[in-house]
Amino acid sequence: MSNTRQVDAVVVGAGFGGLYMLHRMRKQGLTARVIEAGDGVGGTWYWNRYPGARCDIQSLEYSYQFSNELQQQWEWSERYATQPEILRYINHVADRFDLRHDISFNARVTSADFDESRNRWVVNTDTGETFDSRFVVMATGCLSSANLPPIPGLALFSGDWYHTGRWPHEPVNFSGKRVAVIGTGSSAIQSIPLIAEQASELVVFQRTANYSVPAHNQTLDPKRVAEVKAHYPQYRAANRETAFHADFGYSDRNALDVSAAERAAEFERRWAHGGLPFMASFADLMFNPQANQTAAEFIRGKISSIVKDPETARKLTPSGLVGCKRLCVDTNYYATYNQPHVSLVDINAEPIETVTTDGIRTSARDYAFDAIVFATGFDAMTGAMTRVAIRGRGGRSIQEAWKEGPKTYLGLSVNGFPNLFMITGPGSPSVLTNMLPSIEHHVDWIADCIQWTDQKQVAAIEAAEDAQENWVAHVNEVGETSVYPHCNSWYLGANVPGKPRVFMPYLGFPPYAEKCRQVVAADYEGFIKQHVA
Ligand code: N01
Repeated sequence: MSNTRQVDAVVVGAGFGGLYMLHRMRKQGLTARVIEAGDGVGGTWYWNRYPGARCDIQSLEYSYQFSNELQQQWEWSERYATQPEILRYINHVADRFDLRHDISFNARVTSADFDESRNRWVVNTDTGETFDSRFVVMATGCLSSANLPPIPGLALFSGDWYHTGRWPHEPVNFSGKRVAVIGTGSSAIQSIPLIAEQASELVVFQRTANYSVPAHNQTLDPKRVAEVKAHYPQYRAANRETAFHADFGYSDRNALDVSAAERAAEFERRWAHGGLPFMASFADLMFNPQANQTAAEFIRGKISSIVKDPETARKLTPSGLVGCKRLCVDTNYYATYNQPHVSLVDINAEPIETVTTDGIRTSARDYAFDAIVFATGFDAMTGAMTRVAIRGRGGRSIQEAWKEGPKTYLGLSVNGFPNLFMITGPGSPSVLTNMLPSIEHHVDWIADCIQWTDQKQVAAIEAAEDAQENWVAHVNEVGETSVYPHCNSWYLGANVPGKPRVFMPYLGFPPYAEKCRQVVAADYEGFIKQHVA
């Protein structure tokens, strides 16, 4: 093992999670190495450079809070930050806290094997580096493993093709081009209006119509910024007490307890305000399908009032519950279909058969394209973990451990994989919350846990099997109280053929944070601790 570097921890990924994990570890005097596949920091915001990429959580909240100086000094320009602005911010953080020299860029972890005799991980990368490490932290993100559908013929296509989650670094110019977009999720809904501004012809291939609400993005009002900054810690603390860990202006009224006129007025007010707070119009929207239908009906009405061609409006109108698949937030999405060079193909009625040299063939006809954009999402929550050869006790792989779906304790640890932690793993609130503060919560929990193992002479710590089983059952029970399990979303793995159908995130940040606190207070209850011999 002469070329092997000894470290306290290997952290996989240099996005928001990995960077803060490195910072915390350094402050604790630990040696850590971050392995990052890209040539820069940023994670999601490094890879997703497609036109219109923007966060739909307010910039004042979608930012770190671990450093008060940082949150006071950084100036966001818009209510919802663009991808380039977020990438500037994360680069600023990397420089400000001098993080880069502990990061291996352009390197991918290929395997991680737990050596039971020494309670250490042996981690290999595709650049030939090997690390011998006490801990591994997977900061690989929930939406990072691109889902490229196996549509035949792609290799034959003579034009250019892109995946929104793997967008080139150099600008892509669609001017005068005939462009296809496959998919109508958040990435498609953000990019379609901008691609339409350039393309000579744009055809969108839709499998499932999606609900979207307008962003009403705007430059940040300095008065609002000053107000938040005057009480930033209190603002963050108040958001921590909310289900989605975000400032959505939650109502405590139920939709079905008010008159139809009151409901309509509230939906109208939220529509005019813009963004995800629409779903907080009433307390029961995510829990009572009948209440949910009132919001769904409101958006359906908006679609038919915006889209002029009745047949296109019909195709764009979803029939299911709203928010069950993640709600999209847009700027001019539905109105884009009023432009004569933009059209919509329902692939249920007209399935895609193959990509051809010149474009796409459906069951009905051949379409000619110069470029195809796959806005087909991700192998969410588990893909980034299962694409690495992680082998725990007895050489058991993570793929084997998760063959019926992801099993974790608190979304932080997996039985059989000691000293390996996940940041915002399946079974934690993660994607149902504002990711940034949820990432910070996990990093702090993991860093404190490592410190505790040092103080208590614990050589290895891992989820106990019964605690894990109980947690998985609890995550599902809580999920079942909501409308989430009742549609085919990536929350359930339903977007990837063959993936087990399991509701992966935990619904409700405050009870989750309380559970994490109780586990610590009870000396990491539910974890197996192996003491130093
Ligand atoms: O991916 P998606 P995304 N043939 O999975 C379709 C976050 N995000 O990249 O619905 C044809 O939502 C698929 O159809 P269906 C956010 O959490 C945030 O857009 O599965 N179509 C769907 O329409 C978001 O939810 C922001 O039937 C196929 C689309 O492709 C998450 O990332 C911005 C297909 C994929 O939609 C993922 O968003 C962007 C196939 N074989 C993303 N396979 C903001 O902050 C899939 N599709 C604003």
